[in-house]
Amino acid sequence: MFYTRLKTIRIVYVTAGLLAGLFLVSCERNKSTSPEARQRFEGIIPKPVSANMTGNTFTLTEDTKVVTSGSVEGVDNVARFLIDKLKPATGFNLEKSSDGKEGKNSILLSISKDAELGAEGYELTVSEDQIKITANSPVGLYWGAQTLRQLLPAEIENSKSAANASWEIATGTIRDYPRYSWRGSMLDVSRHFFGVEDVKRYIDLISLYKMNVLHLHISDDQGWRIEIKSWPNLANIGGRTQVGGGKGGYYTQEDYKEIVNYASSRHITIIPEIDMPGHINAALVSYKELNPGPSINREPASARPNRPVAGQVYTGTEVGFSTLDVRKEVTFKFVNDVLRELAAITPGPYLHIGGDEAAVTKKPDYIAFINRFKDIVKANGKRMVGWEEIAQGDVDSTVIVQHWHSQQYARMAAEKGAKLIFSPAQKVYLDMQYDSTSKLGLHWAAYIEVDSSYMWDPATRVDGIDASQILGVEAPLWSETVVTMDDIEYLVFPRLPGVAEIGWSKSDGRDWNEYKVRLANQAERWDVLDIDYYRSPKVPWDTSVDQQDNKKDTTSTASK
Ligand code: TNX
Repeated sequence: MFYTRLKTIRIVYVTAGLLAGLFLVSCERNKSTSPEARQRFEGIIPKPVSANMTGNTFTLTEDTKVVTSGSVEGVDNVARFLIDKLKPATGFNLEKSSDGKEGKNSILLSISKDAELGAEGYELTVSEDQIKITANSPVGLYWGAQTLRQLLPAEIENSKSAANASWEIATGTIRDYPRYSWRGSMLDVSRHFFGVEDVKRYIDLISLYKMNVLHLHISDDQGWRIEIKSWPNLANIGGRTQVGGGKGGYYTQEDYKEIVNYASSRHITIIPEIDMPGHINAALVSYKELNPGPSINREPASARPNRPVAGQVYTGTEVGFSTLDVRKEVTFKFVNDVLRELAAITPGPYLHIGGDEAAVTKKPDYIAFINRFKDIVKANGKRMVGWEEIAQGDVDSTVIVQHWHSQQYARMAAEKGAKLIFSPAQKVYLDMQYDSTSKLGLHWAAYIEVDSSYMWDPATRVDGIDASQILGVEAPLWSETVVTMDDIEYLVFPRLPGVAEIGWSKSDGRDWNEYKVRLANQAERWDVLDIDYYRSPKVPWDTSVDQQDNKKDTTSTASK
């Protein structure tokens, strides 16, 4: 009797223990989404097409496997990218498997057929024990991987040492694809030179926000920045200085290839720009024979003593004083050689020929130039891109016109059937000051605060342009006042993520008041990435979950 009771008690205890254990296990598996993980899921930039949470948590551990399926080239690279990105902060050396088995605790990358997702879209599904990214192409998987980074705590961006964090991701499904195929930024490496490592960092920063184009402005009055083997003085002499008289520099063709390869591993196309027929002084300094002949009316230096003289080294910031000469055959030998060498080391389909502010080129000469550039670019198997002034030439549907200032030129380009990219100076010139107190930048177009650079739409910016002709957006950073990587970061952040969102996300429902909270939430990521951003008073920076819980004052106006 006594024995039976004891046995019963023991059974009760054991059962209770088992049940409690089971309960704990299931709690662990069904851990509800933390406020922080929820905030990250809702805070992705650019905003996804749809994002629905299911309330639980996936936790990345050292046993999580990255699994690929299918044999499409490039999928493995995305797996590698993800493993490499997650390693420093987590300290985990995640195992990679290509057997396509959807095991527990895995991140599965697989190619699917899903017409709605298009060339670059992806679907990301997070459940308690698995993450699955599917896309039609490796580039879609790559954007899915970038979204995954934003779903993890900001400490994931620590590339130097393991961080103390619980790697939790909210469960749910994100379906996402871009509005425009051209989402870019331009870096002016001519006015001030930036080396390969800086360009790589820039590539990583724009890639985080799913930009896929980097336009490099590699020649201008102040400096020529690319080795051209058939015209060696261009780099050797033309690359010797920069604005303010510093030492300048240039990329060897090997350096350039390294940039192109790095960009391509981040699914970014490099578009090199040789600015012609104006903005060409560095070439005129390098080769005397390129200077215009007597048929070009040049005002005597004495007429405007402070005006730069074409053909002499120039380290100031004035524009529109130099030109090539359309009547000299050597001009076209030069253009042919430069574009041929550049095309050979540029895998992307575009060459940018500049074409802006050719103030001392006569109009008929200018048009003749553009038409010949177009043929030369075509003969090298590329498509011509140029600033909006090229609309005056015979531009057709193969040509891409970059709108920066004049609505008239944008419409002219559209009427001729050209494609357009939008870089309105008053909105997305990243070299414009935020306000009159900004420590860097110019303001000839406008002062551009973060809200203003976000509040515009390419489809309605210029009347009379059919949506089908708009390829996308590009935010240029001219570097007259920009000397260091910190300077770059100060002007680019926090404006660039907004331009990326304009290029990626649909326009209906896009709203500054909603966006500014997501933007503020990115700041802790920028801190970990050591980005020297501008703390705009327009952005409610203190929106972290902790801060909200403590009901702290949310006005922060400090400027870095
Ligand atoms: C205009 S916009 C330029 C550049 C200057 C920039 C400074 C355009 C196509 N040309 O040469 O660097 O303004 O904001």
